[in-house]
Amino acid sequence: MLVVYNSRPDSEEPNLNEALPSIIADLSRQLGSHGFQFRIIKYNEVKVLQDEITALFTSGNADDQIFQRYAKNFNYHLPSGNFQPNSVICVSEFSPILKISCRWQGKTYPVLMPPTYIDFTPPAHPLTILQNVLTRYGFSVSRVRVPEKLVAVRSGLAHYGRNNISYVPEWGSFHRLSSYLTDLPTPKDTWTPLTWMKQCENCVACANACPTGAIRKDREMLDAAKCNTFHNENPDPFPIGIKPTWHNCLLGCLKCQLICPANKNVKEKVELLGELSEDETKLLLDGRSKDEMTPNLRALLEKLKPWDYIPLLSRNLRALLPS
Ligand code: B12
Ligand code: SF4
Ligand code: SF4
Repeated sequence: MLVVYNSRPDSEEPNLNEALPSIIADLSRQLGSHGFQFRIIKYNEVKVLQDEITALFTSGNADDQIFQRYAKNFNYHLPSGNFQPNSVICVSEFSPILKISCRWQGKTYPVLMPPTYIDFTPPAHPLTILQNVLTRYGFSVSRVRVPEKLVAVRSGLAHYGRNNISYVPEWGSFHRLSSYLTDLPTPKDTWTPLTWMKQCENCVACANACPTGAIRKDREMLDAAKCNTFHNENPDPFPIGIKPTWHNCLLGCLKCQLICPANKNVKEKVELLGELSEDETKLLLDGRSKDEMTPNLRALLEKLKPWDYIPLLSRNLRALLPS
């Protein structure tokens, strides 16, 4: 039987409480059948995280450059007048390492990237699934840009690694997070303390492997402005002190994830994004315009949107291939 709650006056709360387990079970089935893991956290708790993060940046404990370029874009609200949020659904999807195979100077080079640089492939987008399920019960849902790792860890979905990346069972750190506001009430309290995952207790492999010193042994938080990713996602020239040889990916960096024992079983699963011939590799290295590129190269750049800024990719590729 389908239970529909188009309006939910207080008197109907007991019915809603009874129906909640079956709504959650439906969500689990639908998200699970598309390979997603998820948790639900109270909206009020996410608002607490907003205050925590704001305090981190205003107190100077987190780098202002990170705030200006990324964290100021967090958005914990809905455009007014939509619905009254009760909870945030945090979703994780397995996302393998990405590889572009580049032919260059007679050899083939695997050019890698962490999984975050390509988007979900519809129709398996979590938002579509959430909308399909929740609107059937009279609830609303909307994408929200929160600090994803913190929400995932606080909701019990993930654990932090010492490298500051979040880990989920089975997929290690190779997963993509996204969060959704909804008026669905939270079925139970999921607030979880911040701890490293168990494997980190006697391990510092990521800190030792990090070429830039961004993973510090004297504090938990990443020294984010040192991270390779911070520099190779930025079109400005690499600052002096950031050695081009530290780069190992077309975008981002994989050193602290590839060394991690918690990723042992998943790091071999690599998705081939495309193959570039010697001429195509040269076109990208030379930073030629899209009009001058082959359809194959243009199709590859299309997959990388919005990271398809050619001068940036060209500079990063030059740091990876022999000149
Ligand atoms: C800004 C940003 C960056 C910045 C700064 C990262 C940072 N750690 O500060 C830069 C450019 C350096 C970066 C790099 C990378 N990023 Co990034 N990044 C983001 C972004 C846009 C916002 C993150 C942020 O500013 N959070 C605020 C900070 C303060 O929170 P936090 O980093 O979680 O810090 C918390 C911990 O330190 C914790 N903490 C504090 N004390 C203690 C104590 C203990 C014991 C514990 C356990 C924890 C703990 O509390 C802090 C907050 O209070 C998110 C997307 C999003 N919407 O969340 C992606 C995101 C976090 N990035 C991601 C990834 C994958 C990466 C890279 C691997 C490169 C890439 N793009 O693929 C590298 C990894 C670097 C690393 N080792 O962390 C993924 C992470 C997925 C996952 N599996 O967890 C995200 C979620 C994007 C996504 N949707 O998939 N990133
Ligand atoms: S390399 Fe070791 S310390 Fe670092 S995240 Fe993985 S298990 Fe934790
Ligand atoms: S992504 Fe690279 S530079 Fe950044 S913390 Fe990890 S190993 Fe260090």
